[in-house]
Formats: sequence, structure tokens, C-alpha cells
Amino acid sequence: MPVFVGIGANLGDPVAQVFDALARLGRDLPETRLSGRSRLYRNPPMGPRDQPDYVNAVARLETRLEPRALLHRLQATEVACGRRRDGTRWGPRLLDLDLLLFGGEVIDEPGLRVPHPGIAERDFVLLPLLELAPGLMIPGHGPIAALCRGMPGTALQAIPEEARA
Ligand code: 5RZ
Ligand code: CA
Ligand code: CA
Repeated sequence: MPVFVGIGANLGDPVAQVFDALARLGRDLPETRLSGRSRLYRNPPMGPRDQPDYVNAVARLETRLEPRALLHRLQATEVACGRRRDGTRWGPRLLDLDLLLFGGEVIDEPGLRVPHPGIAERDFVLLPLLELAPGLMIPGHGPIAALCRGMPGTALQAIPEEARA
């Protein structure tokens, strides 16, 4: 099943955190393969503004895990990358992994909503998704290309890969 995961970080060394997360997604998840990723983008925080800029990217996975099992693995990966929840909603974090899309499925269960509820409003999710899968259909929202039309994208700054430490 093709799956898309949103990656975000804005504490510590966010670029290193995102690369660490990508490596772990490809290595530590059972019955799962990392099959692609977008570039990394630096961009200002949405929601609460009193926090550092984010680095965001989107990963594509191929998995045989069930959605709930995958979600638990993503949460375990957040913890493995140092995330500690302080109870603040939308606060700064070392790593945030969001299950964006699970094939073409629509899931609306406590703690598990797919497509991710914020997907259609967030340029830092949509533009990397467009880069990775330009023909993608988002259940309930339509083609990714149509969602990206009218998104300026000027807030997103692609991070050159050769700048990697
Ligand atoms: C967006 C919350 C709009 C409230 C959000 C990230 C409103 C972020 C991230 C960037 C958050 C959220 C959840 N900003 N803000 N990247 N996560 N740039 O997206 O990953 S908090 Br209104
Ligand atoms: Ca998020
Ligand atoms: Ca999250």
C-alpha cells in the first residue's frame, strides 16, 4: 500500500532530525519500505507563531502494515528521535510524523484520521506532495495539482542537499 508521511522539525538541528527520521522510516519499520521523499523545505510556523521556523518534507512508504499499526510505529519513531510531549498543542518539536494518506483510504476513527485533517490548507504538506506525486488524488479533496493551484509557495525555501552536514 502506498502511504505518504509528513515530516516536520523545528528544534535541535531540524535538517539532521528530518534526515534521521527518513533513515529510520526506511530501516526500522517492519513490512515497510521507503520508496521516495521530497526535498526538505524551511518555512515559517503556521498556527502559533512564537516558535522557530520548521523544516518539512514528505516521505512515500510502501507498507503491508495496517493503518493503526503504522501510526503506532510513527509515534515510536518520534520518541526514538527524541520527542517528548509537553502537552502544548502545536508547540515546537524535535520531530513530528503525520500519516497524511494511506492509499486511497478514508479513515475517521479516534486518533486516526486519513487523509490528515489539515492536509488541504498546509503549503508545507501540499507542495512537497506535488513534487513527489504530481498525479496524486486526495480522497475528499481531488487532485493534488488543483489543491496546489493558488498556493503561492513563496514561504517555502528548498534546502540545497549539498548543504547537508
Ligand atoms: C496549521 C496549526 C495551521 C494551526 C497548524 C507545523 C493552524 C507548523 C509544521 C510549519 C505546526 C499546524 C500544526 N508550521 N505548525 N510546519 N506544525 N511550517 O500545522 O510542520 S502546528 Br491555524
Ligand atoms: Ca503536524
Ligand atoms: Ca503530528
